[in-house]
Amino acid sequence: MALVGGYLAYLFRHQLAWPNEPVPGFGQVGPDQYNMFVTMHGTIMVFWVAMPILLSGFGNFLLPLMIGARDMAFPRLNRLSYWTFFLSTVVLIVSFFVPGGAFAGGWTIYPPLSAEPGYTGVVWGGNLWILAVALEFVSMLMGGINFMTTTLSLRAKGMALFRMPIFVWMINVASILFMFSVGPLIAGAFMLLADRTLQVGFFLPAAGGDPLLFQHLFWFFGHPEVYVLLLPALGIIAEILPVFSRKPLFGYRPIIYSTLIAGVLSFVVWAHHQFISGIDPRLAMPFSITTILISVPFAFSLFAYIATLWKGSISFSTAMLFALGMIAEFLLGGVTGIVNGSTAADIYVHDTYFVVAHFHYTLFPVTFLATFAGIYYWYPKLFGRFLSEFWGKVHFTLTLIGFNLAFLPLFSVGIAGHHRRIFDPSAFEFLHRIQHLHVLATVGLIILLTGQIPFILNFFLSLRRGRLAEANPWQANTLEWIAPSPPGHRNFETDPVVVRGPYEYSVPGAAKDWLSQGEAS
Ligand code: HEM
Ligand SMILES: [Cu+2]
Repeated sequence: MALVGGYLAYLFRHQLAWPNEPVPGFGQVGPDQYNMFVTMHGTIMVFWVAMPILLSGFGNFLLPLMIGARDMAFPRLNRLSYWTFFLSTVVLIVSFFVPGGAFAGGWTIYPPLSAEPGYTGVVWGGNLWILAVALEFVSMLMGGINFMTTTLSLRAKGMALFRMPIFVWMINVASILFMFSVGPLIAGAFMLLADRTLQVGFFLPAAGGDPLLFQHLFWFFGHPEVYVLLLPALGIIAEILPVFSRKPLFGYRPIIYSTLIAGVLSFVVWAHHQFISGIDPRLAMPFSITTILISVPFAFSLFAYIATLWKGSISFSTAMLFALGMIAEFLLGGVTGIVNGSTAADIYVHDTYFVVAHFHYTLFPVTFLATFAGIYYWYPKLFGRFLSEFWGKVHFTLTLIGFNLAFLPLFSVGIAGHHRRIFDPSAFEFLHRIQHLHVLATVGLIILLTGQIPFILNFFLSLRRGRLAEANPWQANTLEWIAPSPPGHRNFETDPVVVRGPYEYSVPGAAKDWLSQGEAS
């Protein structure tokens, strides 16, 4: 699905750089198609790439291993969750091929555009979008229940809650956030479906409904959702930094507490997406304040990560490079978020390319840089072989150059007043002088996409040809490294017993610079 999302980005980025010229390998992109591609790109990247990889993929593999469990608490529920997800993917793909095509009203499916099929000409595409997302949510909810039950009931002997690796904490907090936030959106989606099919008019002004209500329902879910994606990524980084700087994670407990605080705050910031929706300024202000407040715990965590590096003996493996890249790029995303969170500034940049640049500087590091860091780090555990470090570094370099070239110019494009979701920028006289930035961004995307070829080849070729990896090749402490590489059917050969915290590196007086968290019983 990541390739589909990336391919869609290629189609519309080509149109943005060279308006109305045929896209090599595809042909002419029309305005309706443009809207469809942007909508489905956003939908796919958030719901079908970021969530399933970060939560389900890494979570299902690592969580039981890290807490010393033999499997998830409900393996059958897991299988049901997997097949429900598969079905949701089929429904989404099918929606491209029904008459009228896939949904084209933006990934936030705002009414009134989405509530009245006549406005977009997309009838079935919209209904299938709602069905697909509903199925995907059901699948993720089943996964979340499984993560939480497994963590609470299957921890190895000695694995106290405050001895769990940060990644395990993050997956659990993310699951809780998802569970608490998803209800209003599911309600909103059903109301929307009722509007579309039965003309009920919850969100249609002509029928006495209120489109703004949907924005509240959507963003009450939407903001916690960005943390559902962010937290597992931060968890991955927290596992990698100490190993490649041979130092304990700085501020283990404070990171957990600040994550919990941020989790609670994430439920009271949603209206920062609605500053220009006619919201009363007396209401906008408190949301501005909570938004700026929520940056404090995250800033703390990032500082703690950087402090972990301080005076460490750092080795720049590919996993470490991606982890450092993630922190650096995400910082830029976070800092520009403060601009969007301040009402006064947001009124100007809202719905411009500045926002597009901002959220890609958060979501790209979270979705891809953290994922790549995790893949380079845990590949030896998964497959018993190493990925090539040389090609890994080529991959890292091209990814970082491509990504920054694709999105840094968009900040300027946005500040110049360029709105997002515009099919043909050349139609606007005042945008002509920044057209070259669109070209630059598209060249960036092409470098970014090309840069994935070494990764894909490396991934598949190393399955057979990679250097063989022993059980604990990075000399890391957490329990997954006690299990054989790859772990057998029941994970561990004998049940591990946990004797210390997860990050005891370079303990003064110890014989070696790492002390495994567990000992075989
Ligand atoms: C592969 C590199 C990517 C490129 C080049 C790219 C490019 C873009 C561009 C140019 C837009 C705005 C189009 C417009 O407003 O007309 C956009 C929208 C969007 N992108 Fe990306 N993107 C990429 C990756 C991602 C990732 C990783 C995510 C999330 C995990 C993501 C989520 C979104 C969302 C949610 C939208 C808004 C869609 C909408 O307006 O309805 N993108 N992307
Ligand atoms: Cu938000």
